[in-house]
Amino acid sequence: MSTRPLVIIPDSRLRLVSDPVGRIDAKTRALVEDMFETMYDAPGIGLAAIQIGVPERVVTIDTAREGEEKHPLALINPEIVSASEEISVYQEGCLSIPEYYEDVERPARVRVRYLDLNGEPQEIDADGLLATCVQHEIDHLNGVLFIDHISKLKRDRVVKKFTKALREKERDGKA
Ligand code: GNR
Ligand code: NI
Repeated sequence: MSTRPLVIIPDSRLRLVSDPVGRIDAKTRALVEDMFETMYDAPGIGLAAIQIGVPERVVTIDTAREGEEKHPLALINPEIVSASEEISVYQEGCLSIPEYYEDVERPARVRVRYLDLNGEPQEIDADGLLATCVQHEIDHLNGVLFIDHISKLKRDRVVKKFTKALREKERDGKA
């Protein structure tokens, strides 16, 4: 079990559509363990496998606050089956876009179908922060980032900043 390096924008892997998991085996379980370790270490409340470079439809989530008991949730092949008309706004962040936060509007409640680690179909009704987080993670599985939900002006500005930082890192021989 280990943490794995996070994939940061403008890395093109973040735009991949991840593949469904065929069979849940020891490799899937090892991936999920590394995802939880990486997510808790960051720290973050959610992680999609592509954020550690694995293009599979696997998500980990834990929206429990610091000091509260852990509530790890692993979702394999998650799908939104219904969404509320009511919209809520949360200030979102992303471990692949470090230290950038912006308000995003999404359905306030969603019903999500997924497989658990035993391959059993499950459904959850999510609201509040969990609803936002699970939608943010399913977006990652489709190559979508939260900055795709904000204005083009703001998005272009943040992508430009990270592209410049990467160029400087490469020039200094760090990437
Ligand atoms: O840690 C995270 N916090 C967060 C806050 C508001 C809305 C979504 C998130 S998910 C993010 C971790 C991450 O990048 N998951 O893909
Ligand atoms: Ni993210």
